[in-house]
Amino acid sequence: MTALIIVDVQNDFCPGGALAVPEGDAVVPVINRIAALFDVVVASRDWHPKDTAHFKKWPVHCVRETKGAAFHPSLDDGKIQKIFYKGTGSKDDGYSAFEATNSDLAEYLRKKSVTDVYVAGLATDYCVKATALDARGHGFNTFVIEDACRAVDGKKAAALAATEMTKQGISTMTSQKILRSTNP
Ligand code: VGL
Ligand code: ZN
Repeated sequence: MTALIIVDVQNDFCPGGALAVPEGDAVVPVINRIAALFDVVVASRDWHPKDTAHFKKWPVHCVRETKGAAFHPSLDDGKIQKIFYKGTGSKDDGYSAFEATNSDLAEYLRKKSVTDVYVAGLATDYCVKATALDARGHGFNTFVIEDACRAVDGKKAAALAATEMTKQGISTMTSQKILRSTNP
């Protein structure tokens, strides 16, 4: 079984948001196009308290229950079976979706017999990377869909993150490849 993890496609990470990722909103149509091809679709939300050590490193963003923490309005959330909330504590960063505090993502995927995990969303160099590394660490075959991700520090940072992930046994993918292989 395959799963798509949609990481942090939230207003604050898109242009105009508090911690805007360059071209962050460009991932939305790509994700909308491929979501139906996976057996399981889940999403994470960066979901911070107002006061957290995380905001010593970053501008204030994705404060829980705010508009900035909502999904991008064009993200088709109809396929999302469960949302995992992370970064909810006041002391840690919680970059990985596997650090969600409302539910155990690894256990959720295992219960659904998922073997292959595909990661998309924002940002390649932080939460996407941390999520993919954890997925691999939990033993899932792990793929990052490069054109469905953007890095907060731009294209070089995305390339660097991809190299790091590849070294850890994660494969890079494109949405075209996924669309082609499932719809011959
Ligand atoms: C993220 C920086 C701070 C992310 C979250 O979603 O990649 N980046 N908080
Ligand atoms: Zn954050």
